[in-house]
This record gives sequence, C-alpha cells and structure tokens, in this order.
Amino acid sequence: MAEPVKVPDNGAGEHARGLFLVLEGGEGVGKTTQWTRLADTLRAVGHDVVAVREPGGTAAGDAIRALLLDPASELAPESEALLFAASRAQLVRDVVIPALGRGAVVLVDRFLLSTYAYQGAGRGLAESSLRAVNTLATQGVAPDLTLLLSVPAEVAQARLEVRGPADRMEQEDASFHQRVREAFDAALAADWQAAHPEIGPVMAIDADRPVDVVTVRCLEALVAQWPVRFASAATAALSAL
Ligand code: T5A
Repeated sequence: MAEPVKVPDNGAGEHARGLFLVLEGGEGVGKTTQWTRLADTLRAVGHDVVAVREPGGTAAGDAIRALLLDPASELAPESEALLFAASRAQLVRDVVIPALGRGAVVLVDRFLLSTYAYQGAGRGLAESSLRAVNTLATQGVAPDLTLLLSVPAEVAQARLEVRGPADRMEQEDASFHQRVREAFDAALAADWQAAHPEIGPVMAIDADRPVDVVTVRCLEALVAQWPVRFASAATAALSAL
C-alpha cells in the first residue's frame, strides 16, 4: 500500500509560482488521454496550462522522439538514455523554466521517473549514471507532483492492441515491461521518494476505470494538495459527468 503523499510547501503561497505536474506509468495506462483532458479542464476554468510530452515538446525534442521511437533505430542503451536526456534538457530550458517563471501550470506526459523505470530497470543502466546526466538536463527542476497511473498489465496490453502498431519501446518483451512496472510501483514508497528528491512526490491513480472517472481522480489529487487553486476545475469536471 502506498504511503500518503505530502507535497512540501514551497513557501510562496498557492498562486505565487507555477506548478510542475507530471503524468507517469507504463504504456497503455491512459496517460496521454488524461494529459489532454486535464489540460482542457484546467484551461476551461482559466488556468494558464503548458502541456508538453516527453520525449518531445520542442523542435529538437520532436526530432529526437522520432529517432527514439522508430522501430528501425538501432540504439545502444547508453545512446538511448542520452537522447532522452537531450530531449529533456531542451524542454526544461526552452519550455518548463519559462512557463514556471510566469506562474503557469506545466503538465508533462512523462519525465525523469520514466528514465529510471525504462533505462534503469528496463535496460539495466546504473541509476547513479542516469541521475548524473539528468542533473545536467533538468537544471535541478523537480516536479511538484507526479500522478502515477496504473492498470493491470493485461488491460494495458488490450488497449494498445486496439490502438495500432507498436513503437520501438513497446516492442520490448514482457520481462522488460514487467521490470518497468515494478520500478514505477517502487516509486510509490515513501523511503524511495525520500531518496529521490529529483523526482518529487509520487501519487498512485487507479486508471482501470472509465476515462471520466480517472480524470476526476486526477483532479481530486490536485485539489487535495492545492485546494484553492484547483477546486473550481474539479467542480466543473464533476458537473460534466
Ligand atoms: N520513455 C520515455 C523512456 O524510455 N524513457 C524516458 O525517459 C521517457 C520520457 C514514449 C516512450 O518513451 C519511453 C516510454 C514510452 O515507451 P509514447 O508514445 O509517448 O512513447 O508512449 P506512452 O507515453 O507510453 O503513450 P501511450 O500512448 O503508449 O500510452 P498512454 O499515454 O498511457 O495511453 P493512451 O492515453 O494513449 O491510451 C491508450 C489507449 O487506451 C485508451 C485510449 O483511448 C487509447 O486507445 N484508453 C482507455 N480505454 C478505456 N478506459 C480508459 N480509462 C482509457 N484511457 C485510455
């Protein structure tokens, strides 16, 4: 059972600076669906939302994304990790830091936790190496909250089969994806989070529910941490059900 998440008070008050929110989880859990819905819901009640995905979110990042996901790309694990970090570095410098500086809500589909899960647990690269490279990439910017979506493996698989051809990462075998899932689960433990301040707090969201219900759960998680900022968004989402 995951420990309850306590987001540290940044001391600046709820509205005084931007918020950096991340959606994470294995393939097919519904992150991208919720990323779109959360961005739309928050914008509809007046929030300045910058929604970007990793890898990608900049011109350089989108080119790197195409290389990383192309099944024809032959990449060593180290090259793969450096390319994810390169995309992240561009995104943080060009998009995340400026948006946080003007007080926006930055909503990212995947971030550094994915590197620990896929390149660390999945590929077997040392976490210390990944941390070092990504300290350069993130400039020390850590998420305020990560919502970790999860569904049973067979549910994710069924969703992906409906969606179409698998990309380079999705083509990895079942044991790779099992290690990735276990790494995400491990990130829910309080002692893991205490040892990984660069990830920030991680909260579990049961995503094996209808799309609308998962959206409400995500919004409720935000309201629990920042009640003033997000109450009207949650009310709007609930009334639309
Ligand atoms: N990666 C990424 C790394 O290895 N290291 C890193 O550091 C980073 C940042 C990115 C790949 O790169 C890897 C991880 C990934 O393998 P991607 O295309 O962005 O590639 O892959 P994902 O983020 O995994 O996106 P997916 O689209 O594959 O999965 P999602 O976003 O979890 O799922 P989504 O929302 O697209 O939904 C999948 C299907 O399920 C349906 C949707 O309609 C869709 O058809 N669905 C639901 N159906 C029923 N009920 C619900 N609640 C549903 N929610 C969605």
